[in-house]
Amino acid sequence: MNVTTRSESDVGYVEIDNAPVNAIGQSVRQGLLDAVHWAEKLRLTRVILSGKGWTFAAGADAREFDLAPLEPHLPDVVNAIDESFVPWIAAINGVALGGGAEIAMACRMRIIAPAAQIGLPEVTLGVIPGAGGTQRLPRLVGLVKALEMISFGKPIGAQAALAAGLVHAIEDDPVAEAFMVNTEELGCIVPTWELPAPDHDQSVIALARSACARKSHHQEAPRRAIDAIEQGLTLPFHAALPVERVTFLELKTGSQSRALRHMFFAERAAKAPNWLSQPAVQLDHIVVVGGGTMGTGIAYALLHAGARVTLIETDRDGVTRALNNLAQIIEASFTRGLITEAEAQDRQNRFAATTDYAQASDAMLAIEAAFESMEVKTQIFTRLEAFMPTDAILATNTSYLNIDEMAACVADPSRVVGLHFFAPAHIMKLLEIVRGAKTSDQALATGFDLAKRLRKVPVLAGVCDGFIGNRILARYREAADTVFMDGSTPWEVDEAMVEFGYPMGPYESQDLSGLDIAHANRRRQDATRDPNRRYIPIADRMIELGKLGRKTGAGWYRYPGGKGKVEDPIVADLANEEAHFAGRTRTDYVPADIRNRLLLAMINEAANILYEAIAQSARDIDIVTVSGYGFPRWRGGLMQYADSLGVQAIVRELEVLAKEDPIAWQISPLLRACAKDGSTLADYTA
Ligand code: T1G
Repeated sequence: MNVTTRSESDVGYVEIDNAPVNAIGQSVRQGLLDAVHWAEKLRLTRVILSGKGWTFAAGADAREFDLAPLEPHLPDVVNAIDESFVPWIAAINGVALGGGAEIAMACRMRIIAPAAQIGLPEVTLGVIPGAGGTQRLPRLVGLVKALEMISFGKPIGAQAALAAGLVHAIEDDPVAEAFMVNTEELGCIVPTWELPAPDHDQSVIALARSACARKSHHQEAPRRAIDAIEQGLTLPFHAALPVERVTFLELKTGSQSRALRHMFFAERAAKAPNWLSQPAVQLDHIVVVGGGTMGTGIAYALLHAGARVTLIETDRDGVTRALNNLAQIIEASFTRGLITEAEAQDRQNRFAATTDYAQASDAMLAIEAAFESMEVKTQIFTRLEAFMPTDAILATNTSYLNIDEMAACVADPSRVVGLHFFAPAHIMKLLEIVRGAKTSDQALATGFDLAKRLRKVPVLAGVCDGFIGNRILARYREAADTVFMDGSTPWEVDEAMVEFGYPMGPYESQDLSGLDIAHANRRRQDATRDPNRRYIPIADRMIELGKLGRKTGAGWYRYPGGKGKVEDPIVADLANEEAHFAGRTRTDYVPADIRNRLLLAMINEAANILYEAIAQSARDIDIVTVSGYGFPRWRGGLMQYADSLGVQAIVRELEVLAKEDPIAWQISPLLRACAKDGSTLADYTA
């Protein structure tokens, strides 16, 4: 049993012991229910509940969601605690999330440790609290706070919990303090279930619904959580619980919860491959070359993880720019309350910027984040090689360039690995670890170890143009430009993809990053492009017109006064002109056609990436598309979405498109294989 009990005179101590995070599986639920009966049998005067290790309880065991619910069900356990004549005190020693928070709320009193957090993040897994959380939280913190905490799913810290009335005290040793609580004081606390529900304030509910619609427009769980809270305001407590439970059970078998749990576990499975034969290099001093946005973002991420960082620039101006860029990031983190003043100073103290490569002499890792030019990057590697230890790892942050070509410029190419960060590098979780033909297991292990230290999600990628994410993006944009050329406008394309769940469409997104990046890649590919593959020239026309995106005040959209985007008829007319020159008749695509074409283009490209072993699994492609490119998380990533459509159906649709353009729509062999044997993309391993 993953629950231990002991008593000292008339006080009971119950501890949840289910490593690694005290997830509340069947044995924990049974242990807690047995503990209620044990305490009542001994007629104890209080039970002090805590969690072993660094968590109180991380919530229901999400691995049980796809199984038939096993008794005792969590609501029954939570109610037994709340209704017992023996009062329980939750000594919240660590995170109390989901069912863990629901158990704590059923206790008469809650004492929390200063660093602990408490919350109901169920909507992030596509469900709602299913063990009384939608009914107990409003009774403890009021309607406004409860609606916010449950519909956004964001845990709160000890101070906020005390201020909200969710906990009674903050103590360094919650268990010891729970023992000291005055028995009479404890006896006067009304059981949570007997507290009155807040008034049914329609205006508060309406505000919560509009906030929810703005933030999670496509997701069902946040909206349904508000429904459950609202219904509980006008029902007796025990009549409201079944309403909540029915909704929870319905949502947990739904596609959005399956998708969100798929992403949750996919991100946690993103670890170093078990076949690596060498350990990571121990890192203390790390060098970053290039003090632009990416370089300083990477430098800050390294500082935030405790490393000492030397940033190398080409000249004094570059050094000054790097120092200013980093100071801005540190200032922003401090202003937002993410770090204290002392932590800000500590980061500054561990940072140096210089033009002197000799400063790299004791570093075991250098990450170049310089201009996307093979010549520039190989020069940097050559200079690093001259000053760094011979077994130091040389990493490149290149988005597209061939790292095998880069590795050839050093004596030992096994030291070279790609570490592709995503802007802003100190915020975005995704890290593509690119394995060159000669990259050593030690270099790879060092990359994965660094990802863990930076709390990033690492994905192993092979060498090809754009690795995983940018290769899919390039195909996505080509399909978008084709739809634009053949009938739609950029805004119709963007609207169609936003309706699918993207935060913004491909055109607005490219205006943010700049049209010149894709233009440079198209020019780089001129020499090797298939001359028979249809080429869409509209984006080149945009460069000729100086429309590079937000940074020039206009791209696919205009941004008068640097403010919001405005549709630009000149851009729409470019398609008419180019279609005329190409002798093409344009088609009026409906949004579903647009979505279908762009998604099928990405799915087909991703299937080739998997088939060519550039990505190790469909799950890794899901991580890349969600964490790096805005694919809706509640759809589970591109491959999870493809499997939800069914590979046979995808192949049938691609066969229709292939009649239109057999080169652009050449069907991936992997899709044909899966369609033939009835397997899924998730089943496939490289
Ligand atoms: N169920 C099962 N496994 C879990 C789990 C969970 N709830 N939470 C974590 N794990 C595993 C995780 O897969 C990993 O496994 C290991 O624990 C360490 O996790 C009825 C229905 C607690 C803040 O949403 O937020 O309660 O890879 O790498 O970064 O109303 O885990 O080692 O094999 O994330 O230190 C609500 C989810 C559930 C909390 C720790 N609870 N977990 O973060 O470690 S629904 C949640 C987290 C619910 C009730 C409803 C985090 C963490 P492995 P980790 P971490």
